[in-house]
Amino acid sequence: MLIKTQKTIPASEITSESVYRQRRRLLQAMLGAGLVSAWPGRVNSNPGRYADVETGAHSLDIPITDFEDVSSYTNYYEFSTGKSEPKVLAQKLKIDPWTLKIEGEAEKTGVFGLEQVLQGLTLEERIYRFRCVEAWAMVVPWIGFPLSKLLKRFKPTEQAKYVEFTTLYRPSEMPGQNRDVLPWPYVEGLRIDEAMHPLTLLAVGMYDDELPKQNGAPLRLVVPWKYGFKSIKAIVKIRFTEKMPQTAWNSAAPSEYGFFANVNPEVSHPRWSQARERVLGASIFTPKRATQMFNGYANQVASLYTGMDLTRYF
Ligand SMILES: Nc1nc2c(c(=O)[nH]1)N[C@H]1C(S)=C(S)[C@@H](COP(=O)(O)O)O[C@H]1N2
Ligand SMILES: [Mo]
Repeated sequence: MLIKTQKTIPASEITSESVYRQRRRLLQAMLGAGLVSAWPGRVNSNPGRYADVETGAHSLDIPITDFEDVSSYTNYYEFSTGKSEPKVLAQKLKIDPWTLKIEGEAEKTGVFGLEQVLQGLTLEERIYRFRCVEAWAMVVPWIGFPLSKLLKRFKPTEQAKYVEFTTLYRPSEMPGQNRDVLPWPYVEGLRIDEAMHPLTLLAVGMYDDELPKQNGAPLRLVVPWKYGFKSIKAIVKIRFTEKMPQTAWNSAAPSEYGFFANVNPEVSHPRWSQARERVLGASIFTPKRATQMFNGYANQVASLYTGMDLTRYF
């Protein structure tokens, strides 16, 4: 029997990617020719700050998600538990000046200004799948650099077995922090080998431009093979530790959110299955897709977990 695996992609999805690509090519040509002063495109208002960053190949099986969807449907509990509110509420967050504190098991520690942190790091565009634990999937062209490049500068010691990340705590600008929905500040963590993996990115932008505040400006983590909650936003502190960090979601609901949080269709969340996912922005008639092991990055990351029982270490 012939199994039809090639699903028809709705025109809306094809358009979002091709519009982005066309715009980018045109913009690059115009920038090269010195023709651009203001870009009237629908995606972002200007030639983005990062419009000239090199793009990697895009060979994923979901088209690039529309910028509008990625920046309008967000999870950011410091502002709201709703998905559309952070887009509005995050705008009053002050992100300049911004400092990053480095602590713990490393030779160099201290407080650094964001410009200082970014100095000498080459930005790249990385088009990654993103998968929320609530079963929506998207593909985002992030602008950032491998986290490892930054971490190595601080010379982590032999005791550095994990890396802990902390979000800004500023209830005057982050109204959600006045409510007990999570233990504040938001904390996440990675094992050091996960943190050093070349796929793990620190993002400063997306879609050729700076990160929208609701997507975690000015600095956020992107770990493409893990559920979205690992990708912590508005990072102000990185700490190298010997012990596994106590993360915000794990403290709030340990049976639901484990430390590893690898995308895994075979391990259900206690209240829902993770076997299928909805593509953000797709038509409501588009069937959900099968979730891929490690969000499709198994070839690159499965070896990090050799011998581990992934139902126990979820
Ligand atoms: N500080 C902070 N980081 C966070 C969150 C949050 O509430 N606060 N939500 C997480 C969750 S659950 C997801 S799915 C992603 C969402 O990223 P996006 O809004 O850019 O899609 O951010 C993650 N990072
Ligand atoms: Mo999430």
